[in-house]
Amino acid sequence: RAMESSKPSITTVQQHILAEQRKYSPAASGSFSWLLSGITLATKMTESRVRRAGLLEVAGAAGAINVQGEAQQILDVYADQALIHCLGVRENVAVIASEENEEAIMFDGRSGEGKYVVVFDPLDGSSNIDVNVSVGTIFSILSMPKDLPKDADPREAVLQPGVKQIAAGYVVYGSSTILVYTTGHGVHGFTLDPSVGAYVLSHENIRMPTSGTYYSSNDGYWESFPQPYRDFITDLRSGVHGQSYALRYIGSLVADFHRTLLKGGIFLYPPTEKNPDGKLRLLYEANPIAFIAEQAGGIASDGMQRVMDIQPEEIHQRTPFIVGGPLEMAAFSQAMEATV
Ligand code: AHM
Ligand code: MG
Repeated sequence: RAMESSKPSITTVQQHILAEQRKYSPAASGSFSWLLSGITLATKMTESRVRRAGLLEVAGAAGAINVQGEAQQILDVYADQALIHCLGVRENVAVIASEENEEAIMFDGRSGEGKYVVVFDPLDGSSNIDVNVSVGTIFSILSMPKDLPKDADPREAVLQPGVKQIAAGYVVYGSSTILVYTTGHGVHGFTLDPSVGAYVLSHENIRMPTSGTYYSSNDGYWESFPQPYRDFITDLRSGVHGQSYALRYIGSLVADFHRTLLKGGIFLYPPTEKNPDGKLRLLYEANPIAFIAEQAGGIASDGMQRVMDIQPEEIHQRTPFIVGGPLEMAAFSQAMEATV
């Protein structure tokens, strides 16, 4: 009996993905779970570096300027290389695109084999790394379009609207490390157990609360927010939508969204004078977060339309991004409609 009570009962992310596949696509070959295991391995490599930031020379600038014109941090580069390495050895990955690389990368010499396109932000919120604030990794998985000619520009494979995603997820390297993913059958969270070295199921079937008590946006840009956004936020603060919302803003999308997912409320990155199209990137920030939000009962908008319906034209395209629970998002779209 003593033996029985100590029976191991953890569910790892690997087991969970396999179980989901058996349930929803019994004919699947297992190649998809092999792909996801590459991503989880890369995030574990990155997490071990993040945990040693300050000890290793990982927090400084790497010297290069990335395609967004920002100084690349050493950890950004490491996280990017870890993902490229772990995905590159998986022959079912055809194309990848990353915040850190101007062009999409097509894996050569195996034309026809690759079924998946993976798009990611290897280290989101990296300006926070040297002050011990949470950072994360965001990823989005698409199918390789079947009709794409072999010599086509790999960009073509990447420029798909968010509704075409077959999976999405993120990892927050926070006070603990958590991985959240969806394959279109709900949203599940796994906490990294450092003593086992595995992501262990800790948040099954996450549902976003119908309403919350926080709003999240960079108040420093208030003067340059479009008027309807200011009016809406003023209403949130003053209790028009049921209560006085408090402000929480970390400045790492993954961390700000993770709180919004668990506690409800709303996150807004509106158009600003400096960033008239918003700051966040459609393909590897907004779309994966939108997929997760919708799967958890939330809503994601660019201020005009559903984020996942936008047809992308550029890999690094930006979009205004507003995501939250159903009550706040309904109030937001009413505020936007009132201005048209
Ligand atoms: P990054 O990918 O270069 O780290 O930039 C994206 C980050 C997001 O994590 C966060 O939501 C946003 O930038 C914060 O921007 P701001 O400092 O303008 O509020
Ligand atoms: Mg980033």
